[in-house]
Amino acid sequence: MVFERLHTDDPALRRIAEKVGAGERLTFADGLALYRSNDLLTVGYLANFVREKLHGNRTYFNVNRHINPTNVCVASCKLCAFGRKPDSPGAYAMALDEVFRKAGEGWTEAVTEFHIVGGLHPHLPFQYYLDLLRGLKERFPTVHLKAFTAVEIAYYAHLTRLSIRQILEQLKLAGLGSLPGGGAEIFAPATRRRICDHKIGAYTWLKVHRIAHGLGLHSNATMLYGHIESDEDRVDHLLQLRDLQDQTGGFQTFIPLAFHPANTELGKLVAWTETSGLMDLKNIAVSRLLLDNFPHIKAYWIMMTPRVAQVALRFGADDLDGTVVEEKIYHDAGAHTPQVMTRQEIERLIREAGREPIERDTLYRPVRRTETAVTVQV
Ligand code: V47
Repeated sequence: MVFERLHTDDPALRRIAEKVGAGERLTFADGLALYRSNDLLTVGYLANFVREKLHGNRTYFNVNRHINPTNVCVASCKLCAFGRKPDSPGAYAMALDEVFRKAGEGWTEAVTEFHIVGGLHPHLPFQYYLDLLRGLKERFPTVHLKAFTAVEIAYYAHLTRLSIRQILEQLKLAGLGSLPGGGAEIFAPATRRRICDHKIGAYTWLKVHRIAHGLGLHSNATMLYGHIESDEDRVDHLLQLRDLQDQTGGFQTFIPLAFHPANTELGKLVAWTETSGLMDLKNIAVSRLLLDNFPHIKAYWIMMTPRVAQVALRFGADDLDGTVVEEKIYHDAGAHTPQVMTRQEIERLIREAGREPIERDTLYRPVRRTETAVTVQV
């Protein structure tokens, strides 16, 4: 037995440790036991075992830039501080030239990814998004375009009356490289209705990713925790993702996202506090253990803080996300983290955790930098 000398006062973890050591799949009940265990160090130790089996010390990050073309959104999700009604103060929609200028602005390091997400704007035509991708590809041909959550894709289908497949095919032709994992929130219908009742449900979110994978596009997945969800909701969410991944194999990375209450309707309902470091680390560890078919677990430093994200590299995470440059969604919701980190700072955090930093592109191919060139190893 791999964990013969495991010291824990939680009998449920002994049983789970045997399974983890034998590479056996964990069940719904195991997931609940992990969430309900007070022995965070053992949960983290088991997750770290899996992480090191998959990646050794390798720890990934990328040099990316976030672009949010519009914050106008018809959805009014209670969890969100970013979206605005079209006539509200602070509402914006960038002209395409503005998007292209922003993409190249204020950063001397060559980015390898643009991460592009925005609100559900009722008046921007679908052509705007096609022109946006085409225009970025023309100007930055080597940069990967990771763009539009499943919620945005489904909204374009609704506006145009095209199918989700047709929307994805057209976006792919225009330069779409992969889908980010946003909009998943929590799949359990009763909880989902209370935090984002105008958003697509789990069925459609999963359908968009299933179709994207069928078209050869990779994607990520997220889960929003630290609000009104139960342990059962979180385990259910993770196992639905695991089921789809069994079928398609198209997910690359899972990113647990901690709810930030400031300036949100949901935050006003209860005197909310931000999630604790313990909850953040537990979500990283439990997701690493349950999502046995996901290659990567990301500790998104913007959301977790660089301090907790660094510790997460010993609790199951193998990725820190990237340089980001200009983050809006979490900063509108009260995040105190910086909006940008340099490559050197990220590498230092990783090295200090005893891990080996690997700059990757969006598809996890290693990136080589010299004084004059950036190349991706294929
Ligand atoms: O979809 C919105 C969440 C997501 C809040 O795929 C909130 O690599 C917490 O998906 N508190 C967008 N969370 C961010 C996202 C993401 C981030 C980094 C990397 C990747 C990737 C994806 O943020 C939204 C929603 O789930 N969100 N408001 C809030 N107040």
